[in-house]
Amino acid sequence: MSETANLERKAAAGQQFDRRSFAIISHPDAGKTTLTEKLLYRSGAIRAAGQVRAKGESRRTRSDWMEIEQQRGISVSSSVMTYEYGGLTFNLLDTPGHADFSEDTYRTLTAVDSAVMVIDAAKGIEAQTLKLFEVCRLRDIPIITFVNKLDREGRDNFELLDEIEQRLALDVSPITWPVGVGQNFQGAYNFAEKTLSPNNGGELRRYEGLEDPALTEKLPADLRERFEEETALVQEAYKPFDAQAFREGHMTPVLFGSALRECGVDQLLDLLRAQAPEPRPQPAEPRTVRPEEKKFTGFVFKVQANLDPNHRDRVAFLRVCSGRFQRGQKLTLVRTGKPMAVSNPIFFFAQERELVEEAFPGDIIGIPNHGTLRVGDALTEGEAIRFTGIPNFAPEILRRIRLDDPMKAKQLKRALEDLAEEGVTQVFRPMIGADWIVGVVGALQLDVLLTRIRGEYKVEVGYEDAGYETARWLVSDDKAALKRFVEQNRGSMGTDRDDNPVLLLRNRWEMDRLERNAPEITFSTVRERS
Ligand SMILES: Nc1nc2c(ncn2[C@@H]2O[C@H](COP(=O)(O)OP(=O)(O)OP(=O)(O)O)[C@@H](O)[C@H]2O)c(=O)[nH]1
Ligand SMILES: [Mg+2]
Repeated sequence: MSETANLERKAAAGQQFDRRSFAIISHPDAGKTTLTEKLLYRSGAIRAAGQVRAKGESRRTRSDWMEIEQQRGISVSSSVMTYEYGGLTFNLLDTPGHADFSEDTYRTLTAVDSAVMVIDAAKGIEAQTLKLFEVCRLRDIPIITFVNKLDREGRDNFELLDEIEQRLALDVSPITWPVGVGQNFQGAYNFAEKTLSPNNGGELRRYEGLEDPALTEKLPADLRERFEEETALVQEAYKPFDAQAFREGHMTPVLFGSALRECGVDQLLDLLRAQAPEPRPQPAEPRTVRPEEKKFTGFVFKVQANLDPNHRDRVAFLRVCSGRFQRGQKLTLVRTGKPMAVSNPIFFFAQERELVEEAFPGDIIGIPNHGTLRVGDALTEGEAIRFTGIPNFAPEILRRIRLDDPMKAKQLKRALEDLAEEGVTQVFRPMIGADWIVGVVGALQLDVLLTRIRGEYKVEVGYEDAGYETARWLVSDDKAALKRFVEQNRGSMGTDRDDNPVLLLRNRWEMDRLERNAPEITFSTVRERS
């Protein structure tokens, strides 16, 4: 082998596993976006940290970049940010917490190898935390827990740990422990490293150990005593961190801190550096794809319209699963079987875009396109592979779109198709009539849809009651039976964007009746993207 080829091979092998992709998940408002911003800042990826509820001239966060997110101070869509730390490249995905946007969050979880679960110290495990945790467990995604908002009076820490252990059926292993509480909170102390992450955003401070008097000197006597008792108990009552148990999803390491005060953030960066798992094998049909395979494969888990308001393009977010991606390389879009050359892929370095020359397993790249790439699409060097587990959920709320200016029908179609691809909403066309029906899981999605159609597509629209309460996808191996059913129920039939038959119904009772009378047809509440 020639010297250069050898060097290249070594470089490729070395680079192949230095990517770490993780998502930040939690119930709304626990502090994901704030933590994201501080991780970017403390890793050196950005020069100043912004705020979620920025007023006036103050800086906004990188991940809540949409206007509607900034106005409301909530995340409505996942965003990808890349930073480098300790010789590794991290892809961080900040997800929305609100249940109405959970489809977006679930899809994002297909693209990561681990997750940071943020818990508000005053609230503990909340409904949405539990749901997201269950999705992580289904996919065997290891979880790091960050107990946030320690700068405020919260619940008892042992009670919190018990709650995590019991409700999530996980072993917990505290990596750090808070020194002081509420007003007297000094920072988080790392047992193994013997470092304190102070509650004022300062650098990590090193101590002799728990007995070092300097550690607790600022605490009133009663709190000092409490700290000594608690840390003794922690070391006795909880298992030490076990990397294998963590990777297998039986144990979660726990950090304490305050994202707002930048306390515990460096400790999280270090823990991720040491423990965030490498790119995992990806479930697919007909076979699982392993990251060390030579040939390139990847799949689209998210599409974002109007990422850049100046360019009316869509960006498809692709997770690299195996091999090496090179700019301009000829790839096959498996859904159509057609070749595709990706000439201008981008990395999202803390929201500065950078042209991608090459990418490796675990990387997330953005591919600008005009609608060619869709969620669930696989790109390969020719092999027909389908990555599995990317769901669509049956909508719970259905509305008819009212278009105020009929001249804008084309723009409306474009807007609905773009936003449906993103997963902001689903769109259906009834077989009889020319209306657009939009379906969402939660009411907040309707607000987002309206704001974005008006803002990004300049079309005035409203909602009307569609008279439907529920929708189901119809699936059957018996094509004749399916066709017969569709014919007999034309008045209640519609199609989704891919022309799949969907039953739109006024009430659940009627749904049950139809379902009972058509045993050869499956009435599905979920449709996997293919
Ligand atoms: N006191 C205190 N407030 C915090 C801390 N971290 C975040 N916050 C505040 O909590 C609120 C919610 O924070 P976000 O970062 O937007 O929470 P989120 O989890 O991204 O929320 P969604 O994306 O809407 O689910 C904001 O007002 C933050 O300033 C913290 O450590 N201490
Ligand atoms: Mg957020």
